[in-house]
Amino acid sequence: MSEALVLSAQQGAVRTLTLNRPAALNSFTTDMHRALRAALDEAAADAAVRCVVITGAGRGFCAGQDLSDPAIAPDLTPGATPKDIGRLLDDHYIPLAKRLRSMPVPVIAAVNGVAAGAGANMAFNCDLVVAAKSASFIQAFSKIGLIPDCGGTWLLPRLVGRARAIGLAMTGDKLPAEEAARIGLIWQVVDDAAFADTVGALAQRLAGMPTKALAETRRAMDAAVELGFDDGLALEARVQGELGRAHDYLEGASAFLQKRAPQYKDR
Ligand code: T3D
Repeated sequence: MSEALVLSAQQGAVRTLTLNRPAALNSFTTDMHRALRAALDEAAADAAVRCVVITGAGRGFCAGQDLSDPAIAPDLTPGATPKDIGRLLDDHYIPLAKRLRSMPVPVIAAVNGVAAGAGANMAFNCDLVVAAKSASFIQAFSKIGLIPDCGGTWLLPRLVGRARAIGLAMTGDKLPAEEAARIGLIWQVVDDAAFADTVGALAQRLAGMPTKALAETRRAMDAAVELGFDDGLALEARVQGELGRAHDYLEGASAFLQKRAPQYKDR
């Protein structure tokens, strides 16, 4: 039997999904897309999961689209109809980006090695990007005549500003993890030797926090980007009102007052 394209492991309330095509730096085939989306849907539906970690097997995180996948590999036969790359985005990359940004639990991208093309932008769709010092990020699209996708054109200017976003996208230069952290593109860079432990501790810590409030934090921040100040304030009041009536706020506030550890359960 062939090995699973996405490995799934549970430790406490943390679900770790490992992209598993190491020989091709975990680049996306149609089958790996399906496997990752199924695994994310499963984690979203499972009340025992309170944090998801996405990482890569072997020396890479994800090299974006597998350029040899028959779905998009160029057919050089004279007169052949060009492959419909737009459809590939509609069918796979758009649903992936939306799935990541609507997960009911926090999602960590644990970038263990190179993240290129849609592999980098998949990571930027996650809530926290933690990279090993030896990892790097490449907007590889310009080198093959494409634009950043999987949310790249939307995310990059918002994360690092227009000048850096355009510079990264046009040059396709490799951005070392330390530089990515310095310019605010990612949350944290960690020495390779401490990478697994640091990601594990962060994931367990997030899993013990009020999950629903964390997911609503992401949702409100993403929505606020499109709103004026007054509407942003109104959104906060509406969401805070809802959270204030939920279990986790009562638990968090009373645990604080009673000087004990809170037990959160909303999701
Ligand atoms: O149709 C569409 O493209 C639409 C979708 C767009 C979304 C996208 O993501 S477009 C961008 C696609 N990705 C790339 O262009 C990146 C291509 N890869 C690279 O530039 C380099 O591999 C890296 C800079 C990421 C890493 O370089 P290096 O020197 O560390 O490794 P390598 O030797 O190039 O790669 C190792 C193996 O992985 C190699 O296979 P081999 O020779 O050992 O059998 C290489 O062919 C394979 N590999 C790496 N990336 C891809 C890939 N195979 C297929 N597709 C890849 N994207």
